Amino acid sequence: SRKGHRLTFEHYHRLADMHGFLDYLGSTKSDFVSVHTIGQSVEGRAIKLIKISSSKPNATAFWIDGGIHAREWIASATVLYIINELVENRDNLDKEILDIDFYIIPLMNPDGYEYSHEQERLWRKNRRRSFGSFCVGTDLNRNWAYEWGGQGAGKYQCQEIYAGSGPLSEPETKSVANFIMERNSKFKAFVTFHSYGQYILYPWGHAKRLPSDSEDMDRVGRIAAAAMKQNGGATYTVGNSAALLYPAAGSSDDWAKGIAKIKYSYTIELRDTGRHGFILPASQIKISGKEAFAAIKAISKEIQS
Ligand code: ING
Ligand code: ZN
Repeated sequence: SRKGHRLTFEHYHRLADMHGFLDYLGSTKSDFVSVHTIGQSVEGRAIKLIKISSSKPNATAFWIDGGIHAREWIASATVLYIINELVENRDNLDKEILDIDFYIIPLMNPDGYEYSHEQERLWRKNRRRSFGSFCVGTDLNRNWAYEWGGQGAGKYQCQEIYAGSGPLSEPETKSVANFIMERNSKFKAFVTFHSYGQYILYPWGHAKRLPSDSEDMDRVGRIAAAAMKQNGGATYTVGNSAALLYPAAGSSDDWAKGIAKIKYSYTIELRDTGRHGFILPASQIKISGKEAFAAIKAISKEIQS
């Protein structure tokens, strides 16, 4: 197409358009953007990561991902909006943001996402098949290697919250864990986008217990929620995930906090609060993106100061 890629923020796009957008940025902005395939899904699709570099040695790093759950389409669309702001609107950004290396995966579960477009709109898990079960899929947000298999994690493949055959048994989680562990000392923030409910959640998820520095995550979470309110109007509730929602062992934010030792680790549950739920109209992509980008900027400033 005329602009070199097909991505818009007018509707939800398939994997090919998302990858086309990332590759386009990687080739047109190669001075500070690079695109890496960090692994393959169960069905062999590429898991693509975009690095938006500060071009400074020893820069603070910020992890962002979306689309770990197939049906939460707004999560990937929102992350793509953030990428577009960081790359195409770079002139508008403050120094605190420019000084950070961003590592971003807009779609962690490409197989489930494509399946949710083609077969079953409310599919959640990946597309793992195993001998001995007619059911398909592991919940990629129960598969991480911190308190794996604890409260709120399913033992049986037919469950929506099936934790998998072992910690990091899935290529989608394992490739991300490997990538982060190779450079985890740089990361100061980890944000994983889900939907829905309008929450900013922090660990632990495996039990109603708090990390010793939870006040720091709570404080920065509240600053992020205030920025979201100001930039889009939605009210986000901040708190511990097990207390506000339910216990869920094996989530990625628990792993980021407990194993990768990333201090500011959050799950953000995007719009809405239930009117549309997972089927959020595409007309809300821009406002969701604007809100979420405000949160990312607010957190970036806090980790830099
Ligand atoms: N919600 C998250 C889930 O995986 C969550 C909530 C995240 C709970 C992190 C505990 C820890 O169930 C959605 N919508 O997926
Ligand atoms: Zn989710």
